[in-house]
Amino acid sequence: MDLLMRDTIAACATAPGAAGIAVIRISGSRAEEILGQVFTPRSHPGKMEHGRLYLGTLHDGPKDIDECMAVVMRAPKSYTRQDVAEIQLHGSAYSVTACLNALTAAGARPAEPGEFTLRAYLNGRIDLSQAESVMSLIQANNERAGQSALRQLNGGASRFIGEAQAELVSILAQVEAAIDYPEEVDDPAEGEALAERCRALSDRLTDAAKERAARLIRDGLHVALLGPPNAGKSTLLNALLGEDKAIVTDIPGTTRDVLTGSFTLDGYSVTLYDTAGIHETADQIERLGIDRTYRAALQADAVWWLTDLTAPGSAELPEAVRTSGLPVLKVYTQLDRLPPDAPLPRDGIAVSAVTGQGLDLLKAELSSMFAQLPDTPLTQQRHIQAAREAASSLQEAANALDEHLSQEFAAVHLHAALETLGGITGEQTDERLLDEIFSNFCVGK
Ligand SMILES: Nc1nc2c(ncn2[C@@H]2O[C@H](COP(=O)(O)OP(=O)(O)O)[C@@H](O)[C@H]2O)c(=O)[nH]1
Ligand SMILES: [Mg+2]
Repeated sequence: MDLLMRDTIAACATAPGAAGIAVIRISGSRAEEILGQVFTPRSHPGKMEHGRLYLGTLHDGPKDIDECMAVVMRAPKSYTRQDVAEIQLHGSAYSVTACLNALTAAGARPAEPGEFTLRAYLNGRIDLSQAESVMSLIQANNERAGQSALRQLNGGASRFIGEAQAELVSILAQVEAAIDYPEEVDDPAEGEALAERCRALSDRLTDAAKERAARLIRDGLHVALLGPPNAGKSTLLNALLGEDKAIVTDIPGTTRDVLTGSFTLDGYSVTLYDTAGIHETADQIERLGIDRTYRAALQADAVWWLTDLTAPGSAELPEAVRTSGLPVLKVYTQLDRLPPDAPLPRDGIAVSAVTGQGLDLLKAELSSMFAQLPDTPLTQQRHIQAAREAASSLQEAANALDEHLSQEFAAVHLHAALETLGGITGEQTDERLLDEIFSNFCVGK
């Protein structure tokens, strides 16, 4: 990993494949000079103006590659805070490859994944948590995930962590004053007040580290459709997705692999798992499918247990699901096949995947799960982990203060908490961590 940023790097910033245009990005002290070697503006000779788009010819030596647009953004007014040049060319595999080859021949090095954003971080334009939010924003596939990444990019997580750090530093200053001047600060009430502040801050961090809420925002809600064969699982999946995804037959045991499909509700993504019907079977392939069903169910956020209203003697909810602690909703299917005045079970929702009756009730059930989600300033797993660690160090500091141990004990835990929080925004990081974070990026970002 190049932390010195001496090379000028280049990469295609748009997704590969034929497209109207592709964008190639160059960053580093030689960006403008390298662009000058491969790009000739059609008119306007001389130095390119900052931030102005020029039409011209892209070429590799004497050979023309494409007609394109190019722009120069000079340091520090650029994404990386270095000199940056961008080329908008036709998005064919041919022109992109030829352009990158020409740039390499002119002295640029192909960029590593995330290297542009790494430079933005190393040059202090964004902190580490903001760099990670760039990645989340690129990957966001629903409104909530996108909005939450944008909040983080605008410094939401950094602000929250900054406030926690300020409080921590203020507590630490008092604890250290007591270490340095024990005769002046020897008030037991003071120790209690400090312990109280440690606990309050610890609670605030624990509160912010809500894993479930963060995961639902990032990945959406996962619901496993479970039930005996022919309950109508595949039909319900197709009805909710509005497409013909799963094979539906009246032959029991049709679904064997776990099938998934997603849709968006209230800005969240919902992923449904259609599974093999659960029953005793001698068919080896079907049994493997049932194993997968259990695995999918136990990884989901909720289970819908489907029962055919017209099939009396319904199957029992399997033990493994009942004891898993997952929320289970009973869904009674094939409502359209009952006479209109037939009594309905009251412990679940009755639906018909064929007429669409009751599907709105299922969606309302999902909406109410989303409505209960707390707002959370931290959505990345790494940040949640760090916040929890810092919260537990703060608890230990509070305990040390409660037990009237020497103030040094509390100070050790407080320093540990401060260091852990610093890791979120990247004040305390090592190269390994940077490697891990940025290697998950795509090339060109
Ligand atoms: N009339 C009616 N038939 C349904 C409904 N849902 C499923 N079926 C039928 O019941 C059979 C089994 O459905 P399927 O979705 O394959 O059940 P699975 O084994 O649980 O996936 C098929 O013949 C479906 O057409 C429904 O709501 N109304
Ligand atoms: Mg099925």
